[in-house]
Amino acid sequence: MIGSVEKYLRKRIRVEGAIHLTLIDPEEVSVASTSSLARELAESETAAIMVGGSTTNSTFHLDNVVRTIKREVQIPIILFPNNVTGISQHADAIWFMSLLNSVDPYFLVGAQILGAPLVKKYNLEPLPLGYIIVGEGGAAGIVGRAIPIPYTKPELAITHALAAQYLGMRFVYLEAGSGASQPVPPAMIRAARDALDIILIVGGGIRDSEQARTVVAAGADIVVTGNIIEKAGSEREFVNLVDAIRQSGATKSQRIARLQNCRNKALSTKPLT
Ligand code: 1GP
Repeated sequence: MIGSVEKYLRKRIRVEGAIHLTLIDPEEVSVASTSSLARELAESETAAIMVGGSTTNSTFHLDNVVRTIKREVQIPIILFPNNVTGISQHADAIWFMSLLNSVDPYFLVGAQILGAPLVKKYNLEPLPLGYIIVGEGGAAGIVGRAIPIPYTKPELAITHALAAQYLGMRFVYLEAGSGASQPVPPAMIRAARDALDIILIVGGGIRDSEQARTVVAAGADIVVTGNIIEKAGSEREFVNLVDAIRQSGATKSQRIARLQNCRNKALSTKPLT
């Protein structure tokens, strides 16, 4: 069943063309600093806040970070767990994710089996997600024991992404790894977009508005950034980046609307046979 957070994300994607999500790694922030950061994010156009990281190990600290953010923002807080220790009862939803190119069954389905009862108990909304590590893969690739898909092999990203869709997942995430030197290349995003009907998330190494624009133009529905907000002095770039996603998203929406119009006209003038 589709819950309220997913409905909200879908609506914003439908209206805006593409949306931005901010990732906060609890290991990188103190509870005190989270408060002002969350207040700033509430003022921005970011659509939701993801909380998690490859090395999250203190559920106590995670709980405090999520609670602090919750006090400051109205937008949803979505957990991005690396393990069962990444589950907090104070969030709204959780990426219920399987790392599709892991060689370790634990990251494919083991952690999910252990975590599912907590998701139920805490009444978190599960968002079913196929997580695919590409390129350098970063810490997520190492921790998750993934065989990253090289940027030169978009066809392999498609096979993984299609498997996610056919397994009933409603989101696919192409992850270059936090701090990747190059974001997921447009050719790989375009190939996935063309093959998929489900929501496409792209993240890792996106650090300026130009890169964000390219990612949206290639077909991402959701763009995730993490590092940029944690870096001192990057405030202007963050605001520009979120604006760039809104502008590119609007262009995308207009293109879709034009195409729908043309198709509707063409169908309505089709001669009766
Ligand atoms: C990592 O895709 C996210 O999981 C965000 O990456 O920190 O490089 O923005 P960055």
